[in-house]
Amino acid sequence: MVGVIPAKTGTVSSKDYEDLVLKLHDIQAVKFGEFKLKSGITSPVYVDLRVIVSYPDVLLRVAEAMWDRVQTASFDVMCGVPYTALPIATAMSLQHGTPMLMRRKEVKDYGTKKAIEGAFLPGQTCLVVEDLVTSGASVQETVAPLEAEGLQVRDVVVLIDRQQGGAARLASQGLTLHSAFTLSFILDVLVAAGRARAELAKNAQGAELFRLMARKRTNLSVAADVESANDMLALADAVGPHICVLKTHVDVFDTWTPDHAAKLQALAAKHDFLIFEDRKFADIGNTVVMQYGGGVYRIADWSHITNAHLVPGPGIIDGLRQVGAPLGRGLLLLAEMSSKGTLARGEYSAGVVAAAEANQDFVMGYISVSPASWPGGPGSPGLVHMTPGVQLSAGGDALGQQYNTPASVIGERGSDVIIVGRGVIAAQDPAAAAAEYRRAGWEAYKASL
Ligand code: S5P
Repeated sequence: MVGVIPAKTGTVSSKDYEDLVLKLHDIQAVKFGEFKLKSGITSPVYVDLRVIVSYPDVLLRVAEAMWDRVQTASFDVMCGVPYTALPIATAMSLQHGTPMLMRRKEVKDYGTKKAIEGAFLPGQTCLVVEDLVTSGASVQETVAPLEAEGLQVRDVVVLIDRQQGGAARLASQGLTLHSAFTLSFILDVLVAAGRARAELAKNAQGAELFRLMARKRTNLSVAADVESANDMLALADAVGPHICVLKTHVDVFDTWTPDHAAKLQALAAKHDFLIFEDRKFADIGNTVVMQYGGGVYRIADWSHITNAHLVPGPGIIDGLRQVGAPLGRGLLLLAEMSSKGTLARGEYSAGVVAAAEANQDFVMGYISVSPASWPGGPGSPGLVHMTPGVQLSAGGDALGQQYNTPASVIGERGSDVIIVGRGVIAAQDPAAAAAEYRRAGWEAYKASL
């Protein structure tokens, strides 16, 4: 069987547990959002494990992860709690040869009238198998009829401990709770894997960027402001392993052909990065339709991401969307700029934020400088913040550019992605410089999670 945790004991590694969390998220057994639990408490995570019966590989891994947790417990039989935990208990029983019992959900007033089905002897010990524990109350509903039949219950195993007092409540009744996962472990794994923000992103490129950053462990975008298209391609190949996004200004090259575009796309696929043509559209909707989809550059054909100023008003988003949305593209709005004396601030920036929030199907995020200090904070977590004006030491250039460090941009100013141009391209060894910026940026990003 492929992708199955070996049926040995004590061999489920922490990496296996992390992979299983991601699997559970893949099959939507675990989802993000605001959910009201039975208890009335609001939770950021919704768990519904009933779906695992449709994924036998996941079901088996769940069973093995739970079995792994009860290696210190001893028991003669197991009892699955209907309905969700029954297949899990069955899988554990089949894999390890421990007999199983079933508790009836309702004791029927006809037929055998048994509360517990299966063969057992009074005095035997029974492990209770549940999918979730919240307060511990529902476990009690299973333990009582088992004890009424003369079975001894000392241990309970669950896939997920929601950490809402269940362990303590069970302990007060002499029961030891074993769990494959706590809810906070699940949250940590999903956040570290970029799943939370990817799931909240409504634009496909935005979601992809969050996933890409997590799988490649980089939040570095290199601004490929070099002299020619061929130099740009050479740079893309050199820094490709270190970046999540390659940012271009193809209108500075003296030639740009569909062949250059195709080569850039091939490099993006080879190194797993997104292409961002930093076109900074700023015209009325009707004009940007022509500029984005046509002309010499045909940007929408090859660039995953582009950006725009909101000076003309929301019509520019509608125009760009008309061209980019059918191609699955994403748009960044310039909410702030890194340059000295920028007019993109205050009320203007607030207007950009409102437009981004309202157009998240196509707008994937911002070019921003200090989103943490915005009146409403950085805004929706599904939107990404990309920040230019980054070098390893603060300062500026002769034409008004202002630099902050990766640690400041990510850690203090609340951005997600550092955009680095001359810090990388003017270095002796751009690939080595990219590696260094990547390290600094990712360290700050990880700490911010
Ligand atoms: O506010 C901005 C927005 C952008 S996209 N300030 C910027 O500097 N940029 C771009 O980021 C700019 O066009 C250039 O490509 C890059 C910064 O390059 P660097 O060499 O100063 O790092």
